[in-house]
Amino acid sequence: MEVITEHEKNDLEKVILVGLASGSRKKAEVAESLDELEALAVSAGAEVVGRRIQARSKPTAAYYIGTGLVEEIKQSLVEFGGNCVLFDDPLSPAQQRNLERAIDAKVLDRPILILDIFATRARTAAARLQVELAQLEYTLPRLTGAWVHFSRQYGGIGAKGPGETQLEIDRRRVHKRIAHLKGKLKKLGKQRATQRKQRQVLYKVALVGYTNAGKSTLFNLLTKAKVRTADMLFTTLDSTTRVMSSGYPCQIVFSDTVGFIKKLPHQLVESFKSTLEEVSLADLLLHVVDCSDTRVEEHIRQTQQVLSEIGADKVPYLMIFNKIDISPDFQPLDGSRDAPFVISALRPTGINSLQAELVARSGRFFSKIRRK
Ligand SMILES: Nc1nc2c(ncn2[C@@H]2O[C@H](COP(=O)(O)OP(=O)(O)OP(=O)(O)O)[C@@H](O)[C@H]2O)c(=O)[nH]1
Ligand SMILES: [Mg+2]
Repeated sequence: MEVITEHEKNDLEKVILVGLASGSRKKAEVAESLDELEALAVSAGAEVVGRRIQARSKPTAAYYIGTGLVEEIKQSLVEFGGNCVLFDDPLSPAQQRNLERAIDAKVLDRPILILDIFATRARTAAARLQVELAQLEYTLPRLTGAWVHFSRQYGGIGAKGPGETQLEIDRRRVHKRIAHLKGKLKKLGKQRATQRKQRQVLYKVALVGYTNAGKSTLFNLLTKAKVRTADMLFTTLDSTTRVMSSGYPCQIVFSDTVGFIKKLPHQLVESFKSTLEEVSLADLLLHVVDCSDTRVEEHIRQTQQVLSEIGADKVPYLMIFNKIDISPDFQPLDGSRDAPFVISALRPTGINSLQAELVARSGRFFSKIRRK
């Protein structure tokens, strides 16, 4: 466990969360979304000191929220000792700048927070390159004198990780760096493709799903691997693959992948595409869902959306409802193509029938290959 010292505690960002209930979005829905935003903020090392939800027909062009609320937030920051305002929705570069000027504090949005968490968690060379690329793509339209001035002045969330030094250099150099990173990633992509070709006669199974659903826990159980698992958002950023043969009619390669979340910044999806090829080129997806979460349907929808963004929506899949041990009354929803599996990866339940299905499917795959 990471220990936070008293000194570091004083340096924590103290944030106010802001959400907008507009169009068909009800306040209760926005409140749930802010719960998730709070979990993200805490994972990034911030302390949440307040939250505000505004209902209005649509966002304003200049500040996203109404000017009355801008003023109230400014006062609340003083009252609660806050130093940062975090919006649940993506802000335009102009809105972010206007808000920073009006509130005189750091203003962040959900995408930059997610990018920041990815930056601090990225371990492998590929993950670091991909995060830096996403950060630069996000930063580019915001690279004006005022923005750089603020990021330098406030530091902390939004100014961490591999992209940090790039925030202060000019657009031309950022473009150059982006081209360089893309080149490096292309090379890595080619290496992955070669490795994948060597695995062509293997049955490829990828675990996908919302962050914290239990993908890595199930991966470890199926492959006897020791991938890190934890009760926090985005524990896994890098794909891990393991080839299994004992007990199966042919070799199966399992891949554990990065989790998805609502409003995943499109720059991240774009730059993680090569890692996520493990998913789009799989023979079968195990779509893992935390059935103890109240937002099961929303999580399934969000995951399906990212799957279609990365071109993996045609890959056959099995729905795996996990964590049944803490949600014993859960009834799987109708509408899945194949019968869903209801399991616990932590206190193994329902794993035998899942494995039997994998044996059957990989057997069919293997006999098809032999006939060719
Ligand atoms: N009660 C219960 N907890 C589980 C189960 N499976 C996983 N967990 C817990 O859920 C948390 C998240 O599990 P992970 O396996 O790290 O989830 P993940 O989907 O890989 O998460 P990311 O990598 O962050 O996207 C951990 O604290 C696990 O111990 C389960 O079947 N039952
Ligand atoms: Mg994981």
